[in-house]
Amino acid sequence: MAGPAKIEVPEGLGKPLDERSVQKLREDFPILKQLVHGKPLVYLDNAATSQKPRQVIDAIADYYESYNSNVHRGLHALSEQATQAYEGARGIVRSFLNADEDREIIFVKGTTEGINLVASSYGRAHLQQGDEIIISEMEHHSNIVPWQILCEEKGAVLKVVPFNDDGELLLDEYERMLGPRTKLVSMTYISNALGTVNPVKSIIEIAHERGVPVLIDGAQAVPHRPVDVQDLDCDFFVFSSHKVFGPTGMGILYGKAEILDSMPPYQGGGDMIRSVTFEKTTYNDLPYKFEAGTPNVAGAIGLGSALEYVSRIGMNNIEEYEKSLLSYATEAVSSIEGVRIIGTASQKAGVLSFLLDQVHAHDVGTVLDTEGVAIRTGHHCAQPVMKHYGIAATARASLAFYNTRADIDALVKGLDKVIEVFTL
Ligand code: 7TS
Repeated sequence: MAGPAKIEVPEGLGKPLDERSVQKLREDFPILKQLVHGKPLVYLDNAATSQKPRQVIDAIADYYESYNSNVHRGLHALSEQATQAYEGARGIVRSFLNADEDREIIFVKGTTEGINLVASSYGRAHLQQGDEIIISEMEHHSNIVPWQILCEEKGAVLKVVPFNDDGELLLDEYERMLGPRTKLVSMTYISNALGTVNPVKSIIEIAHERGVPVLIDGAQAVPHRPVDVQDLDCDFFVFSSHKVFGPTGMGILYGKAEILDSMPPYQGGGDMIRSVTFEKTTYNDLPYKFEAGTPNVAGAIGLGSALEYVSRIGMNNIEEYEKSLLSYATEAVSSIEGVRIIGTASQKAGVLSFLLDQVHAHDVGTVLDTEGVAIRTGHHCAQPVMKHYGIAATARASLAFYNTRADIDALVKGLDKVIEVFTL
């Protein structure tokens, strides 16, 4: 079933963002209005998960209040309405990513499940002993471990592209690593620990020159910049709904139809079959072949609503606004004595990881919390990144379009408090 062809952007929206328009948008986010430890919440943990606008919360509530039903099964009115909304959401995702066809959009639980699906299905079908998969040193654990499991099973080899101390991939090394045994490249678009924006278009082009398909982990890209999978020409692209203002438990695996068609099912069950007998089961077409069991209908509807929401603002506008906010934050935090920024690539987005001299990252996070400032501290599920710098953890402030310079000022004030507490 085809979804809406295009996301409609009402007139007046889609203008460049500034502090004033962002203040107005913040009103859409009920959670941002609260006090934490008696202080206004300053939410700077968006790389972990983002907050949800009223529109997304309402779309989910409306599904449960008015047309909750299973999809692709019933002929009754509610089931048809639910099916339409679910498939409509698939159309919205297709339009958002500029994929060619709805059947290239597979609903999964999140980035992690999307990568596991490819490792399990594509990997099982195409890898043999001695084959190679290339990832990078800056991957999230979810783009490392599924490949390690696969390599162990198949006797294949995982190769890792290193990065320099600024957090930029060494592309020469990457080119050298690509060889006749390379079966897949899987790389992050934006590092969740460093904020580096990788040159994924070149990475894909270089792999394709050698006939190697590429998976892009877009978990940290989709909330911050426009993504066009046809322009990138990636073979797979994965992201999580909860990082782009949608609900948890939902994510997307995009794959080129031809390649998805050639892959065996990932899980068996209802909805993914055409017919079942004990002698022979035939599988359903894309995308249903990869969506076994009752899907997360509310999740899909919520994600669709979130993508419409950010499309109305304009992903270009979000990218531009956040670029200026990140430079403001970088300048402000760098000017604090004893701060060391981890991740100084020339192309960065969304993330400011840092260390404070003599203070453990966890203590930084704990004191900031008492000031109402929420950041993440730790290894960010990217332990190899920590190992590169010989550290155990960083403090990480991560941005969304609803953050303002006042949020950064509150972070800086909080860091002054940390220094006061720990240098007494
Ligand atoms: N890939 C990247 C680049 C990520 O940042 C994350 C989550 C994942 C994959 C996994 O996404 P999930 O939705 O399937 O869990 N990153 C983070 C983070 O930086 N802090 O908490 C989760």
